[in-house]
Amino acid sequence: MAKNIVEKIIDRHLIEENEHEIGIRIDQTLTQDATGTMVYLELETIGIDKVKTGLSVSYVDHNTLQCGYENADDHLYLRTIADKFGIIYSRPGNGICHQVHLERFSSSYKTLLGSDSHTPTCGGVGCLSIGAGGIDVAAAMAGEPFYMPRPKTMLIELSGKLPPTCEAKDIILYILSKLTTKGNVGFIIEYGGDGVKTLSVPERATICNMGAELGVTTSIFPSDEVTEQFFEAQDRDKDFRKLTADNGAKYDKTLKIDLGSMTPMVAKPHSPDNVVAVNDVAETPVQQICIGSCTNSSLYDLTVANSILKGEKVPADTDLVIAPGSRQVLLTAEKMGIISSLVECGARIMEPTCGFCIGNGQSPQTNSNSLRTNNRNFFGRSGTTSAGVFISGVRVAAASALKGKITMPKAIDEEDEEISGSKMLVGLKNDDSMFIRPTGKVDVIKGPNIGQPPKGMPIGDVISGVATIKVADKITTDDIMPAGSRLKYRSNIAKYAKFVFENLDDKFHSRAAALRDEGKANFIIAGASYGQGSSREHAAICPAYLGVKCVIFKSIERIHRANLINFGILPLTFVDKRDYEIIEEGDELELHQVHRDIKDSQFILFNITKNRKIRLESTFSDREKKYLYAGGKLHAIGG
Ligand code: MIC
Ligand code: SF4
Repeated sequence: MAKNIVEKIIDRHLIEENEHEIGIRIDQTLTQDATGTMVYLELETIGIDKVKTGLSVSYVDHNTLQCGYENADDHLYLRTIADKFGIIYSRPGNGICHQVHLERFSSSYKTLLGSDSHTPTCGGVGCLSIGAGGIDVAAAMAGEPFYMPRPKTMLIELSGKLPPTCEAKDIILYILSKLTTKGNVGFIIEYGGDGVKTLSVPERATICNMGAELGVTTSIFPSDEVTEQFFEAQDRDKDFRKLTADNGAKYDKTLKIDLGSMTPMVAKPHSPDNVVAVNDVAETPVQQICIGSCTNSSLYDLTVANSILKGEKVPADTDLVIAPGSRQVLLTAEKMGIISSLVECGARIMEPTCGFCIGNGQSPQTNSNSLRTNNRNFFGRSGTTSAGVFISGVRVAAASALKGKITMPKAIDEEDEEISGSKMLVGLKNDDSMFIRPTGKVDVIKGPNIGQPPKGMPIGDVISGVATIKVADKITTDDIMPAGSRLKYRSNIAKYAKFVFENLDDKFHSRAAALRDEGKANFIIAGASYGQGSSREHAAICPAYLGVKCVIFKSIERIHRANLINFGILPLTFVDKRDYEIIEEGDELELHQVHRDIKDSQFILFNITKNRKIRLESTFSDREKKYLYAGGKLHAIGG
């Protein structure tokens, strides 16, 4: 039978399958520091000697500002625990996990699970790379399969070639304008068609990276001659395997895109799917431009930026920030003279980390606009709630930096030696000395900010409490669990829990904690697409710590649903979405016979305050039921 790429990789890795889900073997894992400390604390609780995966890498790229001792202590713990478990440690300064993994470890035909939602970046080389909650990644390192519903596949067929004013980012922004951030749960996107060969691996990676914003499980490109050339440039020929879909392979959906018809795009505040053509917002003043993040920080991206900026000066009222994606990019760009040229132009060069993307530095001015090449412009994520963040590709960002307004880019000469060379990664400067290989001889060190993963409580048969908060559609994990200046508390749940829903309702924490202490359950009532964005399991762990027992929504995103179940919180959907209107904040709510209802997938919610019954539903696999009954995955798998 003709197979598509996704089916080929899944077949090769399938361990089990039942009516609800499949379990696949994971070849590689990655973690980053902001989710990683919890992952390794969980792995310690699970209690294994060495990881069972072929390759596991622990990156430090999110929390590198080190204001206070917390981040440095986390780094020390991550380095020492990696040594114990047989994990490669990528030191701070080595680069952003997705960019570095793509360069140094990605491999076609393999599976990669990462505790970060942009793990699909490695789909650019034909690797099935999936983002997940930390405990799912810990379990994979302990040798457990990764479970998901059998994915549906969507073919995005690319034809033609991009015009010289456009780049890969415009393709994915266009796709976001069509498919939006909602309603794509359960799909894997496979790219195909003649247009694929016109895109380099870093460009393919940009497109796969922002599949996370669509809410799909992952995105993947074929592995072809372009991929082979990428691996050769990286001195890793052995990691290449050709991988294409068979003729006649089937897909659940197809979308066709003529690359020649693309035009430069921008996502307006506050959602990556709020996409318009640059012309529609041209001349909008922007006080800050940031180029970088795991979406657009390759050597090619920096070379393109430099080709627009070199010899020019950034105006006095505009701030230009550039963060290369990895040490490899930084070293090579420096050798090519690109870094000094950018500095001369007035750019501020940051270390190769997430930085501005996660609001960890570079928060914009009050009431200003910031134009960024990263993937998310959620409300408040930049650290300035009054600022509007726009998202674009590098061409638009660089052209706009010279004018201080959103500007249509000029055509780039793709034949130019420097541009085409950077696209093909000619003259890469490779230096793996910032990876520390495990020896098994180092003592594990934990500073005072590093706590324990909280113990969950088995789900009760009656859940009785209050609708502590009611939120709207498209609530992101940044809304639930802010990052930025709060990131440094990731290893300290009691402290971090004080900031749950901080930007939406800064009294939530004290209300929820008081109800919990009275023995009442907290309910969260939400609209559609609840839990968009990051894989951060803290958006489940911290609410669980505050006594949240149940989240009721119109619809929910994949990783967040898994995280809630993993930490013993019951995720339930309205059967009739209009019933969302019947519940108000402060209403007293009750679920009875919860254990029976979990088996039957049907629930009745009693709204005592309004004297109404509301029908809810949710189907759980046997594995998920086990986690809920045990009070979370950690208990269920032996921690
Ligand atoms: C993000 O982009 O929001 C993050 C920070 O990389 C997260 C992970 C996290 O919250 O630590 C992600 O995308 O999963
Ligand atoms: Fe880092 Fe931003 Fe990428 Fe998340 S999206 S991994 S914060 S660069």
